[in-house]
Amino acid sequence: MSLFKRLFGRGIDAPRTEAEADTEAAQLSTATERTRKSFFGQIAALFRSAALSPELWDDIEALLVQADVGINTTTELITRVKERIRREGVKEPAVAQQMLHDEMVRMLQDQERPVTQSTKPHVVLVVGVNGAGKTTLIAKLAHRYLDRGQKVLLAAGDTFRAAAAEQLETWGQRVGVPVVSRGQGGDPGAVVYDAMETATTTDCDVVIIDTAGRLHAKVNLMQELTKLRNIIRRKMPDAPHEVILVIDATTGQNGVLQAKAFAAASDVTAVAITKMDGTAKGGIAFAIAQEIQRPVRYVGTGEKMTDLALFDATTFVDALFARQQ
Ligand SMILES: Nc1nc2c(ncn2[C@@H]2O[C@H](COP(=O)(O)OP(=O)(O)OP(=O)(O)O)[C@@H](O)[C@H]2O)c(=O)[nH]1
Ligand SMILES: [Mg+2]
Repeated sequence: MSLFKRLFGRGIDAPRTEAEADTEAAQLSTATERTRKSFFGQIAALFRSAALSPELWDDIEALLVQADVGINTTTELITRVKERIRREGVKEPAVAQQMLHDEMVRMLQDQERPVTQSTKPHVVLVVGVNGAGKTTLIAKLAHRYLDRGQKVLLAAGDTFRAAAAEQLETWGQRVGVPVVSRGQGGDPGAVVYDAMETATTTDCDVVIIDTAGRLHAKVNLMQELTKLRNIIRRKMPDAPHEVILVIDATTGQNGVLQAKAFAAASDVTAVAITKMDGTAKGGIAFAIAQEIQRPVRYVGTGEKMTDLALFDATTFVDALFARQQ
């Protein structure tokens, strides 16, 4: 099946043409270059050079762990592949590699869910620790929705960090979408309430809410997020329709731990992995899918508003194993 066909129906913000889908696949491929060169290229080379042996599997496991797939997820993948090899009596390393490839795709696909946009406004809450790339992702999403003819409103719910609201306002101007803001020190709940109100009265299609990544030591971040969600629900009982957790790929297994905490405390519906372009640790996508049991929905591929790809399992795994030119 073509990439475009796979992505079709995955939500309003999926690529609309074959050309758009190809561009995003190319972005995803470029962003995984470091991971491919460092670890997955070596795994592919091992499968080409050696016969299947316990030592080969040890080396592959070590490379997967180094790529930040995580120990548990690596063990799970290798166990699945070895079982299939035993069952099917496989001897050829190339066939074993294809099986690993397939199990990796399956692990990611198992979490995939299409996003339906049935009500108006479609409310998206963006959460994650400070510096993960929340505000940048919001700008990218706003650009994406706007480009699809959607009326977008942003809410500056991070009222804690100095200049956070201004940062979102600047992005709003650059992208060309309005921002509801009360500046620093305001009540994030009031910002969210205002935004929900404004979205209804101005007939917005999509509301995207920025949140703080860090609060005063005595205020619990997870409790604050629950409070925000309750305020949204008071205006719209079935919202937020998406809660996107932003994870910085460069933070490795620490990022996975953060994801666990957020997933336990808030109703995270999907994960955006940012800064994939700056790391060789792209294996984090598998740890997220397997250990957090959430779909990876977006990948941040750079700092510009166009540097975003809708995640596709097959494209991602193909890119990791692609032969270097
Ligand atoms: N290379 C690269 N840089 C990114 C990407 N996404 C975000 N960044 C950069 O990461 C830094 C932090 O991004 P922000 O969007 O401000 O992060 P945040 O989560 O909103 O941070 P706080 O508001 O402090 O909680 C910025 O310098 C961004 O340009 C990405 O996909 N690739
Ligand atoms: Mg921010």
